[in-house]
Amino acid sequence: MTKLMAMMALMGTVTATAMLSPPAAAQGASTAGEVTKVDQAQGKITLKHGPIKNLDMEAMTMVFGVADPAMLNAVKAGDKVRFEADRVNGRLTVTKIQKAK
Ligand SMILES: [Cu+2]
Repeated sequence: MTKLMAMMALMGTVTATAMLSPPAAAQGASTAGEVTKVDQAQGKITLKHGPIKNLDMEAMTMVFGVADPAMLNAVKAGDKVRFEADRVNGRLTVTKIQKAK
């Protein structure tokens, strides 16, 4: 009896531990890309990008809007970058971008 209860307690602990382990977090994951064009006046940037999980997008070259036109000051065509993109008001928008190291 005591032995059985000890085993059940152990199993309970294992289950609780499994439930507490964090889910595989994809949030905040940045995507690798290369700037092919910067359109400062229009607040747009063209990026050749790898797969973007949160947008369910395959690798391609496409135009994005930017959350803040000032972001475009930091990058130029030919730069390798890491960026985050999201759908903002129905528009695909780069929310973060930085030069890849
Ligand atoms: Cu794309």
